[in-house]
Amino acid sequence: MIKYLLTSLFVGLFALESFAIERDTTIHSNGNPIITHVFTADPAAMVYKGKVYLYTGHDEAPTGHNGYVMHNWLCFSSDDMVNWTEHTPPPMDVKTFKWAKDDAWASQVIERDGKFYWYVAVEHGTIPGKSIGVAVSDSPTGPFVDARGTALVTNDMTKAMKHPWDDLDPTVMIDDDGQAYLFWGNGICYYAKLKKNMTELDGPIKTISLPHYTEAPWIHKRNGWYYLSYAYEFPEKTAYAMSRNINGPWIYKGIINELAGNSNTNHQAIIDFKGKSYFIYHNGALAADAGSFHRSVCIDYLYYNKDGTIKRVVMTTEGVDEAK
Ligand code: FUB
Repeated sequence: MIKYLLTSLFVGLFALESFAIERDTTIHSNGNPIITHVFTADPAAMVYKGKVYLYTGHDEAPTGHNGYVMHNWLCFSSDDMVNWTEHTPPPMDVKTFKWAKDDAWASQVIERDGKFYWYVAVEHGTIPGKSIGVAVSDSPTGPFVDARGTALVTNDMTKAMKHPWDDLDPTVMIDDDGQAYLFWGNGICYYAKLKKNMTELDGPIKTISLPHYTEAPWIHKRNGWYYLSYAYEFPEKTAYAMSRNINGPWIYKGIINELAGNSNTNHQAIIDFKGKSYFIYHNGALAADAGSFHRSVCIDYLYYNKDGTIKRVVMTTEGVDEAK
């Protein structure tokens, strides 16, 4: 009997332990928002070896709380944009950056030479204001470690805006010639070259003037055009500009997404996957109240015109079909 009880206890403890370290939960999304068991915000997506990796912020404000409470970032992957694997535990926490205080805000991951670089906005611990850090991993799902031990961009490095939260929302791109660029900013869009190591700026920080620019830049390239989409006004719509050169001039092309329901932010990512283009954003659809601080990621199709301009996004309840 004692032997039986001890065996049961051991099996029970083993099951509990397995549950605690359980990885890779599968989610079948049922339209928009695509993830419903947890609040997800500020999406960034990367296509790597036939899969989409979706990195999001994580809204954890108590119900009714009017303000962001965000301490870690989440990661999901999919072969078809509908069936998602949640990589748990969350692959990165704001504590990864010892110099940071809190606020795991918007981020983006990019691959270079088999390493994955995760650029994030966080509140700096000693230099007042938002700052940008970069973590690195050998795998898109982590574990990630601080790549520098210090911030890549701090508020005292940028002077174009007086408010201390102008250094947020990083977006990265590696151009066809191998040169990498970092864009970011609230109130103004900053950009700078990155060294090949992806962890140091390579030259001066420049600014781009865009109509009604608020934040959330996303840089992508397609058929020889550079696209710079961004949050427009506040509450936010999404607008974009196009250029033949990453250094501009940028030609403003208009709004691509309207206000996202029940959220004053919109925060887009744009990717191509298996022959289709996708607009990934967040809204406040799952929130009982304070939707701007309880956001959820949604995915709809993005369509280009023949001349490369972008058609306005239709936000839907149904979302997208399985990509084949
Ligand atoms: O998630 C915090 C902030 O909200 C982000 O930095 C902005 O882009 C907005 O989505």
